Amino acid sequence: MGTRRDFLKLTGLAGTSAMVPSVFSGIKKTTKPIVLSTWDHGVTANKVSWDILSKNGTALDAVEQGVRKVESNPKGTTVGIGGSPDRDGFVTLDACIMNHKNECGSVAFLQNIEHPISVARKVMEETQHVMLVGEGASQFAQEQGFKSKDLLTEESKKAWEKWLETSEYEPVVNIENHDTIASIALDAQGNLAGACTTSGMAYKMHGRVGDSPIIGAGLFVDNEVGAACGTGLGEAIIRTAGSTIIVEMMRNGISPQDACKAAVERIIEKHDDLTNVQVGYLAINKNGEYGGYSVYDGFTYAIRSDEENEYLSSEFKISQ
Ligand code: SD4
Repeated sequence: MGTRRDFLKLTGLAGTSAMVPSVFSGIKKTTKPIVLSTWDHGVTANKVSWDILSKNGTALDAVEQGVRKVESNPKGTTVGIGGSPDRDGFVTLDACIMNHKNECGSVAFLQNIEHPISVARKVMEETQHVMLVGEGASQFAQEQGFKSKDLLTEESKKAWEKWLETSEYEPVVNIENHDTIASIALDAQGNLAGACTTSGMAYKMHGRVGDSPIIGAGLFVDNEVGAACGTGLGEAIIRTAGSTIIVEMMRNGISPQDACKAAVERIIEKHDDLTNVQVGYLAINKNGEYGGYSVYDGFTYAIRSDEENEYLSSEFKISQ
């Protein structure tokens, strides 16, 4: 079992490609505002979010703008433009967003739109629904003024063509420390929000939707308690209602760190075969305590507050 928590002070290093987390342990608590984001691109997202949070902006704006930056990076193969396509060559995107009033919006199986997170926010703010999928989601996005764009880059197309040579589907998480970007934040006013956006598992079945747009699975926020988000094998997160149970555990007084760990243990209990079942969770509570935990080693995240600007390796259950 992994008991280490690794950290790297990011001052002066944010955005470099040579970020390597190293060791830290103990209970983590910091002062609001705070933003917590998954993987190494969480550092990029946090930088944008922090510009908003440090000027008394809302957690909702902070998480949306932070993850948009990652959606726009064509080099990222797991989110937005440049995201790996499904097995038929289509880039299909999943995203959701949730605010401090239990309002939420979500899109799934969305194609040709660079910023699914902002479409999700429009679903939340401009419709009476929570979730739009596929053609309907695209149509809504266009009505809202989002431009259609081909998200398959030369590189992601080449990688897919190479994959077609064997067509063996193996869900792989931990690729170069970036996957789904999920962010949760507590703003200076004491309000929580979260955002989650992904191109999903590379070479998935056409039509497959993961946990990332499912409120309660990839993301959950309850302003009385805290917020949680997940990354990794979406099927495992959905089966165990991952983010919901973390928030409910925090409601019962469990710390974010222990709640993430218990949710990972639930996944382990419910799977006979843990091959490829990598999941990482992050959580934050209203008091500024935060934590992260994963099934296997390799899950990393970034934290930003007045006191902290760090890139951490989460604690984990199983060493690979
Ligand atoms: C999914 N949870 O579609 C996403 C993928 C992911 O790290 O998070 N990978 O299942």
